[in-house]
Amino acid sequence: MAVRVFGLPKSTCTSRVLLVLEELGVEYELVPVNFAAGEHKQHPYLERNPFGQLPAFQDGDLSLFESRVITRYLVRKYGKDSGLLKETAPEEAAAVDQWMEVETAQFNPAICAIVFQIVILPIIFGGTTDEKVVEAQLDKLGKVLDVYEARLSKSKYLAGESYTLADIHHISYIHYFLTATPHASFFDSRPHVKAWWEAISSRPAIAKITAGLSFK
Ligand code: GS8
Repeated sequence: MAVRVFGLPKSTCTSRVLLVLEELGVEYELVPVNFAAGEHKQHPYLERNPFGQLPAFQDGDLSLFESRVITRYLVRKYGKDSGLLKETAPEEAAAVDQWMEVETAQFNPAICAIVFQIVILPIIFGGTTDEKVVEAQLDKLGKVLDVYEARLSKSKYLAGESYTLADIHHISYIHYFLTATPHASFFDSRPHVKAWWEAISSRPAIAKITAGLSFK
């Protein structure tokens, strides 16, 4: 039976998982969750993800939540030879781990807050963008991207010369940031970051999933 992902194509965390499934060529079923009706906050969805968030995941008897944990599982189970975690050499695997952690701890909090304020809050919740929050988080994101610019001037991808899970984990939020906020210059003005984005966003597995990342 195909693995099942419970979520929505427009959800950044759901699409993080879908990107990896597409990259590995693993057959899957996307089971839609009725977000507007609050299905993710109710039984039985809460048994799949007790935090009431998208996505959740099932592979046979294994049930998982947390998108970045699901992606790692997928690579270990279905993509041992993919090189996406570089687990054949501890030093290389550590570089992948390091940049995955940077995405989670440094990059995601800033870009997630900006995309929430500019895209999700007004469109989904009918709220008003708090420009002060946007400004503060843009400042943080700029500092993180300066570190990326320095790193990517030395290697084509974050964890070295090949594409890894560390790169994939960034795609969903950058896609929203570039297509739905007026701040694309944050990426365009940093030539190595820009070249990295062009390399990772032009992979064939990407287009199908990023096409679903829209609130329009
Ligand atoms: C975050 C999940 C999340 O925030 C992960 O899986 O990576 N660390 C978790 N999901 C959002 C949708 S993001 O696309 C969500 O479900 N938000 C609704 C809520 O928090 O109530």
